[in-house]
Amino acid sequence: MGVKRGVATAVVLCVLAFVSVSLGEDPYRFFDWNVTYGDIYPLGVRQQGILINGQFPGPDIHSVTNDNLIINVFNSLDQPFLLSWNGVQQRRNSYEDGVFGTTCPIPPGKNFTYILQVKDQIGSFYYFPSLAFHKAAGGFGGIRILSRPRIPVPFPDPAGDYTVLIGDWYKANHTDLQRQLDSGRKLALPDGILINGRGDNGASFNVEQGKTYRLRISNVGLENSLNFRIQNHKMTLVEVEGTHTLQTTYSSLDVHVGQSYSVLVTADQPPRDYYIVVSTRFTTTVLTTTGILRYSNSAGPVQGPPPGGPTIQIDWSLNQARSIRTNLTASGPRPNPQGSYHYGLINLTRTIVVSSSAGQVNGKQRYAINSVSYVAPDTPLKVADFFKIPGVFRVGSISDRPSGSAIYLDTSVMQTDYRTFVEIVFQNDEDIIQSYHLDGYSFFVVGMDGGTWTAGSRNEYNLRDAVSRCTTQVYPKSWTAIYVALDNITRCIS
Ligand SMILES: *[C@@H]1O[C@H](CO)[C@@H](O)[C@H](O)[C@H]1NC(C)=O
Ligand SMILES: *[C@@H]1O[C@H](CO)[C@@H](O)[C@H](O)[C@H]1NC(C)=O
Ligand SMILES: *[C@@H]1O[C@H](CO)[C@@H](O)[C@H](O)[C@H]1NC(C)=O
Ligand SMILES: *[C@@H]1O[C@H](CO)[C@@H](O)[C@H](O)[C@H]1NC(C)=O
Ligand SMILES: *[C@@H]1O[C@H](CO)[C@@H](O)[C@H](O)[C@H]1NC(C)=O
Ligand SMILES: CC(=O)N[C@H]1CO[C@H](CO)[C@@H](O)[C@@H]1O
Repeated sequence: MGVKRGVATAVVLCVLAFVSVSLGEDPYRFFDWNVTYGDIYPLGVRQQGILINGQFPGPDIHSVTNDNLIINVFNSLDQPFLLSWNGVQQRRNSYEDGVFGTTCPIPPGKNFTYILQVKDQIGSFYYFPSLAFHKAAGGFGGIRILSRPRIPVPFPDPAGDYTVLIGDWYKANHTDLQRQLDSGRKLALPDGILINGRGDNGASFNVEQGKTYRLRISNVGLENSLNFRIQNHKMTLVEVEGTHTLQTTYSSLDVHVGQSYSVLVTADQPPRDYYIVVSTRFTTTVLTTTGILRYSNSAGPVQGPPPGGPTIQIDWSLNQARSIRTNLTASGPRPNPQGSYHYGLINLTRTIVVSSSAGQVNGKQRYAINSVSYVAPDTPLKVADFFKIPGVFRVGSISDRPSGSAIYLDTSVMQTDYRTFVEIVFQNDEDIIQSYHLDGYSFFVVGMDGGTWTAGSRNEYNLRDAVSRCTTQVYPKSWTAIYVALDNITRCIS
């Protein structure tokens, strides 16, 4: 799923097989979506946006654990289009996953019906277009999976529940951005930050004094980590990508590309309007945008300067990340790797180390993992595997350790064994932050720190209450380690 710097690089970890869809008795929800181009003006200038049923951002998907989601997508663009469902585990059939490794793009003028089941899942996620920088033009929206009615949720029902999609934004269109990389240039600093598709003070959220609201914040942008904060209000973190967390209070929260967080905010201040602020992290020029938290009995507009936040400090972010832990006594679907609810007691089968790099290949700006910059084959990997089509990919076309060699192009596929319990170390020797997502899986983020990972780094792992999530950041000149049970088939990292 395309979040690694938003560029078309991916390593595909594959234990390939095909599953037919078999749906149980769980409820169905039907969606008909028409994907079109349309004018949008998020930063005040006209741009060609990608709309879903005329909306930018696209409509939210509301669902309950185990629901079947039947989403018929009509591609009215003039280019092939694919939607990917960030964080949906696709435990029945990863063919519906919507990245180019698994699924055929929807041709222009055609439709395709995604059949998903949010099996044993809860939480906050989002969907986005996974091809051709379409994400830079829109086509994204929120996904929420509520607990089933009889399952207790570890906090009172909020008075309101808001999707908050934040992300960096360019005035250049998606074809222009692609052209920039193809001409050998890296992307410049974005032109702004959007909140729910709006620029400065364009997005507002209504609250009633004394009540508590849930905000589901996702970073749908291309490459910038963002800090989120609300003037004079604290946020209580309650959920991260499907895990109920220890309910810790923060005055601001770092949200890295591809990540989703739920916070509770109580309208406990004098009634007026307050700034919601989103600003870039780890950039020398800090981009900031604001939205409005509006009390229903507001006595007046926002006052004073928008509150500042952390800018280039990495330690601040690392400490916050380490403070985010699972509430082990909260109810909800609990990951049960290898039939043990204790991920820290399971013996590892294998360690994979992946290292990111950037460079030019044939005059084009490209990004690589273990020196391989992924090239999508004409035939999706799953289809090639199912029909045993030779020559599409080679298993072992990427090493499971960094080699240090120059970047080269390949359709990288690494083999792992079904049902193994694997440690993956993301090593980032670059001076920009990385974000990794594992399609169709949640993993335990057991550790992260500065420098180069060694076997001794395991001494600082959290083997007790790390969060299980689907997207993790890797700080500049740092490493992040995850544990994952490979209990299903054909997944992709990006
Ligand atoms: C999608 O929208 C376009 C533009 O409004 C329209 O021409 C087309 O008929 C719509 N397609 C469907 C399937 O609704
Ligand atoms: C395309 O849409 C039509 C009309 O809704 C539907 O009958 C058909 O099954 C869809 N085709 C695919 C491949 O999803
Ligand atoms: C953890 O969840 C339990 C059960 O819902 C709740 O009572 C408790 O307050 C939570 N603890 C923290 C620290 O969030
Ligand atoms: C994208 O922008 C360029 C100018 O920067 C323009 O030539 C091109 O037509 C635009 N493409 C689309 C699809 O709007
Ligand atoms: C893990 O490995 C150790 C040493 O080889 C062994 O004693 C232990 O039983 C294993 N634990 C599990 C849960 O398999
Ligand atoms: C837990 C789960 O849903 N596992 C699925 C993974 O893939 C196999 C096919 O190889 C399915 O049969 C399982 O249902």
